[in-house]
Amino acid sequence: MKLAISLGLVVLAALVAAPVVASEPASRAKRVEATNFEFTPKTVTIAKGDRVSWASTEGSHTVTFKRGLDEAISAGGAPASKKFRKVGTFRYVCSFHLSSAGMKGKVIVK
Ligand SMILES: [Cu+2]
Repeated sequence: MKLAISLGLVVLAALVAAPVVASEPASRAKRVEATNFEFTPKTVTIAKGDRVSWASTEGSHTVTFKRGLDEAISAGGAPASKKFRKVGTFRYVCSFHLSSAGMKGKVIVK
């Protein structure tokens, strides 16, 4: 009986602690998923100084801005990431699939 109560307390403690841990780092970084053949979400809105990361969950793609970041990402590989220091709308494309599939996205920095 004592053991059952102890286990119950451990489970309860884990349930109470979990949401606190999960909510901390998410606020300053947005994640975009690349699949065949789109970025999801297609448009992300962030605050100045925030970071966006792109990870492929299907196939190989690029995250290509007119200026700055131009990086290839593949399923299972490392994500690309960029910090936005200026306010504005920044469009990017996947250079592999822009002409064939219109694969592109947008970051709005407020
Ligand atoms: Cu692509």
